[in-house]
Amino acid sequence: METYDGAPEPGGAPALSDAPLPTAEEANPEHAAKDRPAEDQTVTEAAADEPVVEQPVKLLPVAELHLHIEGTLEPELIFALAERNGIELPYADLDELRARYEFTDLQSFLDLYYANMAVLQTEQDFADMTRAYLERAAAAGVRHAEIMMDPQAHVSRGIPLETCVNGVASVLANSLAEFGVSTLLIAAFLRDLSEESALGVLEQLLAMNAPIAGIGLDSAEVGNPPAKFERLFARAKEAGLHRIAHAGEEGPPSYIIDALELLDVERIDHGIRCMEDPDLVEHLVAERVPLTVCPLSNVRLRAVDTLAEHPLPAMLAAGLNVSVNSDDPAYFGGYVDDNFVQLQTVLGLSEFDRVRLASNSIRSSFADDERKTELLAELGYS
Ligand code: ES4
Ligand code: ZN
Repeated sequence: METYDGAPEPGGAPALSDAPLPTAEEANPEHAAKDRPAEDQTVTEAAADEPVVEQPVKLLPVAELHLHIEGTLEPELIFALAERNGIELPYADLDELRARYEFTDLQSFLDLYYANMAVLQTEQDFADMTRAYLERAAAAGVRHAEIMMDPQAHVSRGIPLETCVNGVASVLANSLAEFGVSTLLIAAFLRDLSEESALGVLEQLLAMNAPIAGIGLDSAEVGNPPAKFERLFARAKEAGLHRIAHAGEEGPPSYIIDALELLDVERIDHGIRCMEDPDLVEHLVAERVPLTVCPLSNVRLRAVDTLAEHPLPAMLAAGLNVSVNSDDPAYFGGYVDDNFVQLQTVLGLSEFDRVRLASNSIRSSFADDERKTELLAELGYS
């Protein structure tokens, strides 16, 4: 297959975990068209009174590492599931629901996110939501996805654990054949609930042999530090599970340090506030700790004022192992491809940086080495 000129290690696969970042010569702007996973997008870039300039944006094969499946519930699907399940929504129509998508902070989003989950009642509902995400993700260039779900948010409203897990997992089991997307499932725990609650659900998941690859930690960050969940993460490690945690989204840099030291996490979700602590940045760079950054999410939840002020370019320049992810795409204005398009148009992110973000995502995933090698080869590393 066609690859970037001067691919990093001619004749051999790149090292998968500690691989150095590509040098400028290693990234060739001519991405092989035939290897693109889906149709390229066109960006429309123009101020109100200027002629429209169409710029082609190349879809790169990426791994999506930070995605809440419940955050993929699009307004149309919320209404369709409500109708199917005879649930009365507190919104008269789509416009009234969409009018609620003006968030002031993380909590203002979480309130709507949890409320809308009421429409998820049956295994079929969870399966339909998952299938809709995979279809859209495949069109965005996603070739591997590590998907979080929030079991406690369903169990707490009377939905059996088996219903939500089996509904999502039944679709993930065929995702590669059906959508060309390899997938892993991650059970995320709500940090505003007790550790006892999380431990109880984790034990149930283990007892039912749920097909989970790891655990995560999400929901309201400030006031719920990593130290609250040391036993949960120790139990997950003992059970052979991968471990990730949201940290440094709204919470301080010390939460990132604590997630690494106390919870022994392998990746940090968000992590943008690390930029306030130069010693921490140095450590994250030295250890190549993956940070799963979600630019559109950060803007919508007011973690940053505008995309133009997002720290991603500075994070790349610092040598951090960052990737681009969509978080809750139905709520934050777009999927992975939308994030890349906006990064290119608003921040002027170069093709070199976009390739680096894509290779970071693949290398930082929990996919097996064979899958990583395959996806890196699609990106031009052979
Ligand atoms: C989340 Cl953006 C974000 N942060 C923390 N927890 C979450 N759960 C779903 N989306
Ligand atoms: Zn998240």
